[in-house]
Amino acid sequence: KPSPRAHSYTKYNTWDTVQSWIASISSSNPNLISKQVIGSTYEGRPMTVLKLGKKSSSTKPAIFMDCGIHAREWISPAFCQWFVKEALSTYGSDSQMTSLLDQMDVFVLPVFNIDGYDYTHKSNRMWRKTRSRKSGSSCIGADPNRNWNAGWCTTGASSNPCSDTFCGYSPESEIEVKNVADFIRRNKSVLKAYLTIHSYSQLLLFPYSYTFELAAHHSELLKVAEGASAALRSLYGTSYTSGPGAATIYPAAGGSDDWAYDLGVKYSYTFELRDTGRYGFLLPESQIKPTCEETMLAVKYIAAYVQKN
Ligand code: ING
Ligand code: ZN
Repeated sequence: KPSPRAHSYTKYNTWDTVQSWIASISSSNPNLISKQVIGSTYEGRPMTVLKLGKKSSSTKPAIFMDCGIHAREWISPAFCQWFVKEALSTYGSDSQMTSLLDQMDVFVLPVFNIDGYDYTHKSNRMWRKTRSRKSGSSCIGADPNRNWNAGWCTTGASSNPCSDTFCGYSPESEIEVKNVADFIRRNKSVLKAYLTIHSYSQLLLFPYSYTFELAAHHSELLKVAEGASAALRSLYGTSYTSGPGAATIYPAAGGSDDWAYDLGVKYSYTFELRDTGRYGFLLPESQIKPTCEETMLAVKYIAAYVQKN
């Protein structure tokens, strides 16, 4: 097969480039990565989860991380690509990464909302939702972070199909959400943490967003979030705020972190990466490297905590 051009981790790659990268990175590192297709998007693109970890004869606990739930948040898929590269290149030299991948598996979904991501490259840079259609409405797509079965469509979501926060026609009506929810349900017994990467606002959020009630593990979730934020800040001084979604950003039902938490995945976090609004979704490519480097520290902090608990 043709040898792929060197992949750029400091550019916003198109879906076609990410798809080629998924194929080449997994075939060049068979000892540490395997891939599985968990279903197709509405427009028929394959959703591929990368499993990072040293092969083991016994069942390993695992972390699930997704990027690109929202189409326009381009720094998010860039981070998942960066994370995979760093995991592979530091395994064997970085003691924490080595121990993490020896003892746990990390499942990475590099782009969740592939149809939307492709649309932001080809037609509308500010698109957020999926690209599903339903007869009877001329408006396209639902918000894949309002479509989970967690207080579905009760607050901070719209039942208007034309809204950017349309919750969908029913929970998991979006095939991409259904595919990931099925994957998480199938792997529920091994999943210790769920991480979902968004932008922007520099926040580290945890349940709940669908209610102002505190999660049963609120104090521990806050303590870990504050530790992760401090680790992130230590590199370039980037300041993050930690807290439950409803009180920290806004009440919003149907989010993936609330759903994973209520399913039983205790360490469930939503990252809102750089910046705080100067560039917003249009974060310059020059900020991909520093953003990914600092975010690695926070993700590794959470992973280390989960590993020992
Ligand atoms: N923010 C998230 C959103 O979906 C969020 C905030 C997190 C809502 C967790 C619900 C649950 O609106 C962005 N930027 O997408
Ligand atoms: Zn988002």
